[in-house]
Amino acid sequence: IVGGTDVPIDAHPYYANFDFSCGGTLITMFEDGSHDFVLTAAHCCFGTNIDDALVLLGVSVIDRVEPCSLDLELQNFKIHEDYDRFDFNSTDETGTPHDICLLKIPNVKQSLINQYGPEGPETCASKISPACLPADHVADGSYCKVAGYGAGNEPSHLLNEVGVYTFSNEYCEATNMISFEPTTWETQFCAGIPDFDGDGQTDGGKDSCQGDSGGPLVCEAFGKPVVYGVVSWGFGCAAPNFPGIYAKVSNYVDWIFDTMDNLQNS
Ligand code: 4AZ
Repeated sequence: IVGGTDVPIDAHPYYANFDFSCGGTLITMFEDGSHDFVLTAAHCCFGTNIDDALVLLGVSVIDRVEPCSLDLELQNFKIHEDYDRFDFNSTDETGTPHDICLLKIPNVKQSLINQYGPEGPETCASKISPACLPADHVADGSYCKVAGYGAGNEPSHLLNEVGVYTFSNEYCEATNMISFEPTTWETQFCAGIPDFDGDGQTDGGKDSCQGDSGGPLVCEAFGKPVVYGVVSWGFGCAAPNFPGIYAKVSNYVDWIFDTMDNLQNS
């Protein structure tokens, strides 16, 4: 996170760290003991070894054990079928659509009870609780927050957040000076700082960055956090005229439900 401020995990209790190199968003906390799920980016799941990958919940300081922190073993994961890994590493202008991956973890409530006793889930509710999935994409120009431990953080081991505004596809194309396939815009969106200083470019200085990938872009709706974006990519970080690019979660809600169903039993 570039240009952000450090915050306790209570500011983003759905924030998950995936194997120390990526972010994620806790999207379920099932009451019936079934597996829970974390949303992250497809490019975070490449090279993942199920046997030694960890998902951390409830931590404000990345390398520390804290009251309510959970170190959970990754049990399975699913990269979106249409994600094209080559796209991510290429320099063409198609973008990287479908940069979405779902992580299967042990039941979070039961893990809190096992580690912190019967009161665990209630005691820890302010530090571990899921974000809502969106019904539709958020309106252009909405003020939202991105959280992560990625590059640019001060101090680097503390969770940081930064406020950004969602951009229309047209505005994003004009600023990034690229043109995406129309279908790409159904699957991703830009967010950054508008041209407040009036120099004809979107303002720099605030952005997600390397290491924030997979983490949440969250906007409040009806007083609740809704995860509208997954940190995906960008041309550098926080440069004027180059807003960050996010996977558009509203496009994937059906996929998320289907994939959770499939992963429950595998
Ligand atoms: C990255 O390399 C990355 N400014 C993530 C986000 C952004 C740029 C790069 C957005 O993971």
